[in-house]
Amino acid sequence: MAEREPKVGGKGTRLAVAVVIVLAVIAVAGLRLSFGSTTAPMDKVYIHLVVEEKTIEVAPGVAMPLYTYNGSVPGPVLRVRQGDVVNFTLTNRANNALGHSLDFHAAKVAWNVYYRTIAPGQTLTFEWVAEYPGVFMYHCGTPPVLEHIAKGMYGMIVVEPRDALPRVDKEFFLVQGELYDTMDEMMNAAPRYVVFDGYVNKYIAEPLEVKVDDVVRVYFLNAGPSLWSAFHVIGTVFDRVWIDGNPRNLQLGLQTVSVPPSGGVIVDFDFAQAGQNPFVTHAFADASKGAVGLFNVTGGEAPPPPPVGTTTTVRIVSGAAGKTTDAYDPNPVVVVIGVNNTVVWVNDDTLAHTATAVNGTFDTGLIQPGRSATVTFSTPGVYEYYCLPHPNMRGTIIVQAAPAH
Ligand SMILES: [Cu+2]
Repeated sequence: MAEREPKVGGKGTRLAVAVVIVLAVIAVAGLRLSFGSTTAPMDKVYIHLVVEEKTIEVAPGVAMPLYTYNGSVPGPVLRVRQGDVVNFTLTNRANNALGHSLDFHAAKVAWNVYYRTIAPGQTLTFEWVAEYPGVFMYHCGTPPVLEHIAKGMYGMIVVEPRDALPRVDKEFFLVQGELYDTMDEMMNAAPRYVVFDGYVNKYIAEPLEVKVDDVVRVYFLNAGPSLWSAFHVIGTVFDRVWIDGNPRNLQLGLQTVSVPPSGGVIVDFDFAQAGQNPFVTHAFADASKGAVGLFNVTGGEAPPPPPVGTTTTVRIVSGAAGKTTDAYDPNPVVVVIGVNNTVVWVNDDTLAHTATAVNGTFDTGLIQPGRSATVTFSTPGVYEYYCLPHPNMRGTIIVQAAPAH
């Protein structure tokens, strides 16, 4: 039985660093997957995760007390091969307050033995065989499970199939989850935020970079704990979809894929034109709470000329001073097609507000109740803005790249 080093080690890391490391691991692993499986079965893979209870920033200026694996939400993306023996160790740090556990959806084992809760300061090691290929959830199963998942104790484990999937140009790994302030919100499945990879609108600030005609593969997991995801990429169609990531579950030509809480999927697609294409859960009440990201598509021929000279209206809603990403309507993202188009902010509230760019590129000044202000956008890009007197109010204008004339 050959033994290999773990793909992801057990050191606690800060969120940003963890993401970079995980993506780096993925980049290397992705190449191997693309060229097919050459592995003898029954390799042993060592994985060590450390539970850390900590406060993490989940939106600009908003931090929440969460429970983590290895210090990040979600926990690291784990990657093994079908047939591997997974030697897994869980450590619950001594300075944590609560007991925790870990449940691998990819395993067939006795729940009460393998997934038992360990107290702070304890370590648990067990082995299981990754018999089923796919995109699986791992999570804390300690009661109340609802709370431990809502607080961030989840991640994705990919079991690569023995017979590799078709080769692709780019791979991404996305985990949808919900964030709550209270147990009441959890019980009502009414989250404050719905996010990809633990942060509100994370991939608007950091778009995923692809090229025209790249075959793009997304490994997607919906960690829940309670809402369905309607995963959708705007401006393309999923050419191939493998439900739960199992090569035998192939579906073709889907617009949106339904992913239940704890479900996984692999989707392949491409983009025909350069531009910017959001990805969302098409359950738009959830998307408006932070589950929007962007693909930035470059190369290829320029798209057809967009309409010019249009005006887009954004309303500052009643009671906006107490709101966040829902203070502006539509929210939180408005896409403007082409440059030299105008956005008009109309103030429907009883207080004066502004729309002020985070990067300083525009500022409407105070818009009095019942009045409006206009900004014309001459440069493509993503413009995050807020209200100067009420910086909790936040919105985003996306100006799509203009074609060459
Ligand atoms: Cu837990």
